[in-house]
Amino acid sequence: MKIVVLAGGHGGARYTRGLRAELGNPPATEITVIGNTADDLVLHGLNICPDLDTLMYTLGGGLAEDRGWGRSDETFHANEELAAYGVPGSWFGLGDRDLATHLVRTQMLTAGYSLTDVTEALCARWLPGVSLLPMSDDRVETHVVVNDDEGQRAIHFQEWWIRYQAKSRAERFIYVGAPEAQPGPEVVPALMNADCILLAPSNPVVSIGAILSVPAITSALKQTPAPIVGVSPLISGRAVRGMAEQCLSTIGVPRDAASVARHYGSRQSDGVLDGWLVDEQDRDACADLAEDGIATSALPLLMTDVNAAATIASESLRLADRVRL
Ligand code: FO1
Repeated sequence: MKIVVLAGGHGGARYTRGLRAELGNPPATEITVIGNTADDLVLHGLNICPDLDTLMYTLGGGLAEDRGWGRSDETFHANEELAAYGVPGSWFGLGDRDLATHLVRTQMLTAGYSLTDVTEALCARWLPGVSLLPMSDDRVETHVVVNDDEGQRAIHFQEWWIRYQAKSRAERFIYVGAPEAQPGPEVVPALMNADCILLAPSNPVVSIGAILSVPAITSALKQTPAPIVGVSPLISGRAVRGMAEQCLSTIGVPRDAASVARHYGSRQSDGVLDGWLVDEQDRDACADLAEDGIATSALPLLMTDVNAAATIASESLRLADRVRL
């Protein structure tokens, strides 16, 4: 069995950890994770890939579980020193251990390695038990058009999310570079040869949406014979963490599980979904998705621990078998 997961940061990493637990580690089944890279930024001259690192650290056992990002047993002395020098960008919490990842990545990219090669090299240490692929080796960055007392301007997603805590109303999201971006070299083959494709419960706009903004990825999803099942990132209209609700209202999608499914669209009508997992509380609201050609399954979606995530992953696979052509 070849399973491909499209994932962003924290929620996507916990879901994938559940899938790996469900399939055994190392899984008897090949798991490929296509990670969002539109959160990436260059800061202090370093190439930083927050979602790839969250996936790698979570699956490799190095994540600071309490924070949900960055390394465990972390200190921030270098960042404190940068702040003391008045260097701009110290709002981005760069940990001392995390810094090593960015130094290795930046050195390898500067030496001419692709982000795909770099990610493979970093994973040789972390052994995530999955094949972690950047969605693209080209630069794709989510920028946010905000309009606040500093006027209207576009800022990097991370600045919006961290420095302004998503308080400045996002007028629009722009996936800078996406139209020209090529998928990573192994991405389309993985999607076309998959037995099952899963959209993790990541942010539908800045994580899954960013992955889908790479044209060849969305067209591969529309062509692949594999069933595609997504997991709602909302539980009765609320995101478990993160800023999915603000992002959805910016793009005019109502904040409920059924609307997110319709936003992704059924593969029967030029979308990317065959099946959709919703929380128990959203079962009734999603019953009529079947008329749109999206089969649904309802179960508790709160990933309280690895076992809960494994149950959700297992139900994802069961629904995929149900909708398999
Ligand atoms: N998130 C924060 O809320 N504050 C931070 O200072 C912060 C630093 C950071 C450093 C490295 C990294 O890989 C992630 C980091 N994140 C931080 C999380 C990051 O903004 C999110 O993981 C995603 O980009 C959104 O899912």
